This record gives sequence, structure tokens and C-alpha cells, in this order.
Amino acid sequence: MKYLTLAMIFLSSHSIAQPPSKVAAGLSSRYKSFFPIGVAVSPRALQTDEAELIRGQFNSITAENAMKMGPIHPTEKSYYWNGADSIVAFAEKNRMKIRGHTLCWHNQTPVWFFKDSAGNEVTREVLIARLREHIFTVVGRYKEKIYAWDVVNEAISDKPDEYLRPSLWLKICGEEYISKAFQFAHEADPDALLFYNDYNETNPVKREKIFRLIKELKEKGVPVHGLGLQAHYNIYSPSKAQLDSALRLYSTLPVTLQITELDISVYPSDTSSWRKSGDTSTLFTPEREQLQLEKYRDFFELFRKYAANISGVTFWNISDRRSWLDNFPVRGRKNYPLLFDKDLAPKKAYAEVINFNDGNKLKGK
Ligand code: HXH
Repeated sequence: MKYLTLAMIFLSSHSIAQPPSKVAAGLSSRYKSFFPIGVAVSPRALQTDEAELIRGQFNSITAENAMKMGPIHPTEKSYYWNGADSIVAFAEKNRMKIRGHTLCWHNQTPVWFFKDSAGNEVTREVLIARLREHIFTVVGRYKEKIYAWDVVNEAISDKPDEYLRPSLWLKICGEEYISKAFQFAHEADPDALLFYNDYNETNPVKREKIFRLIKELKEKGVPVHGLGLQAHYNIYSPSKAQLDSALRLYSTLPVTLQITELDISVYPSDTSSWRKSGDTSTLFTPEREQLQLEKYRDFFELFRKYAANISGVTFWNISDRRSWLDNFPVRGRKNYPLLFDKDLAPKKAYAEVINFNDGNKLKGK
């Protein structure tokens, strides 16, 4: 008996093959009763020590780039699946949800979509047929694996007096490309949740346009089930009140909401302050760190407040080791927008996100 007990202790302490996690309980377990917590990744990150962090912290995954039109469908007759497949395989192995991003976008869309073999602009019929073929192929491949798709990304204009973005999609097809994309995605996988996804969504002018688009699509019977709020924020903006107003407005729509691309830049978006940075070790100043943790605390408080309407929160990248905001929009400038630092250790803001009083939980109210 004594030996058995000793053997059990020996076995149990050695059966945990992984190194001890740097954080005891992950984000996704802390938010289990609210919504899944996701992360946008590259196939490459899954081959590094970031994979362990992902497994411990997140229960949903998105391909940062691998499923976009350009990377996955670079020429008319060729699809490149390796990157997207590896992300899907990782998610399945680790029992994570998968969000697809994105089926129709004005950016990172290869020019071949819009041109015929002679280099002339294609007709509306040809472009719609190409969109259909693309959506059927990509959605079809991951049917029953991807539970939610960003179907149309960023179709609304940022100019106050302009409704839709004057993209080639709009120019060639008219507004109907949006409803077509949703119809094709719904036909390809009737069980997938279909999202319209956009940024600048807390801006009072743009938010009315986003609201209008979802409302009109719904009224027309278009299969749109969700609104994605990208949530590319910064340490100065939006204010808590602005985000609250936007969430309050969107909560009245007959669709579920997801925070799809969350990060909090440590620089203002105001272009007048854009400067190249010199010494990258001093940029994440104590002041920026403090402002960032306050934003993370306030925003997650709001996400919990609206949890009855929010069905997911996804971060756009894993850690400050690398994010899309490095060198963008200012070349040569490093950013620190996430909850984990370059060594994958949780930042102060992490504690603000996981330390809240369950007794005050507002879910369902
Ligand atoms: C998102 N766009 C995309 O949805 C995602 O697929 C991508 O990986 C990263 C971010 C956000 C975005 C939208 C407009 C934009 C920049 C980013 O336009 C700007 C151009 C220059 C300066 C500022 C904004």
C-alpha cells in the first residue's frame, strides 16, 4: 500500500510532461461562463513556444492571414491550403473553436479576381461567379470545422458622407456583392455563423452606417448572424463611454456580437504624432503601461456587461514578440498591444483582465 501510494505520487508528478505554465489558469477558463477567448495566429507561431501559451490561454483560433483571398487563392486555378490546414489541425487537436477570416475584402485580394485574361476589368457576372467559386471552395473545405466566418470585411467607408467603401467590389458589382457573399457562404455551410466585420466601429458616424447595413441585410432576409467589432483600439481611444454606447446600440440588432481583432496600441491613431521610434527598449513606458492596463480593465468590464450579446472575444496576435502593429502604420516602430510580453510572460494588464469579482457578474442582465 505504502509503495502503491509512493508510486502514485511518482506517476502523477511525472505524467505532466509539459513545463509548468507561466500562468496558473488561462484567460479562456476565467471567461468560461462569458464567451470563448480567441487569438489570431500564423502557421509559423504554432511551431514555436507560443503554441504552449495558446493552448493554456485560448479556446478559439483565427488565421491572421492564411485564409484571406490572397494567401489561399493566389491565382484563378490555384489554392494554397498548407497554412490554413495546419491552423485547423492545431485547433482540432487542442479542441479549440475556429473562426474563419475572411471571405470577401477589398484588401489582400489578388488582382486576378478583377481582371480577365486580356487585363481588362471583368463584368459583374464574372466577378460574382468568381466570388461564388471562392466561397464554395474555401467554406466547403472547412465545413463543420469552422463554426463562424467573417464573410465580408470592411465594406463601409470611413468618410462621414459616404456609405459604402468605393472598392472594386462595389464598382463592378454594386451593393449586391455583400448579400451575394452571405448567400454563397450560407449555401456552402448552412450551419456556420456568418459575420459582417469592421473597424472604427465605436466612431459615432461609422457605427450608424454599420447598424444600418446589418439592419438592411436582415430586412432583406440575407443570412447574416453576427457583427464583428474589430476593436483595434489604443491607450487613448475609445473612451469607456464611447465603447459602452457602441455596444449598447449594436446589442439592439438581431445578431450576435463578437470582438474579433482586439488589441490596444500604445500610440495614438492621430497621424500628427506618428514618429519613427529609436530605442525600442524604452517605448513601453510606465505611463503607457498604466494607460493600457486601464483600457484593458475598462473594456473587459464592458465585454462582461454585454456578455448576453457577445459570443466571443479574439485578440489579434499572441504576444508583443510580434504583432501586425509592428511597423504599421509607421515603419520602423515597435508596438506593445497585447497581454503577453515578448518573453510570453503576462503583462500587468493581464491581471486586470482576469481579476474581477464573480459576484458582480452581469451576464444575462
Ligand atoms: C484589420 N484591418 C484586418 O481585418 C485584418 O485582416 C488584418 O490582419 C489587420 C487588421 C484593420 C485596418 C483597417 C484599415 C486600415 C488599417 C487597418 O487603414 C489604415 C491605413 C493606414 C493607416 C491607418 C489605417
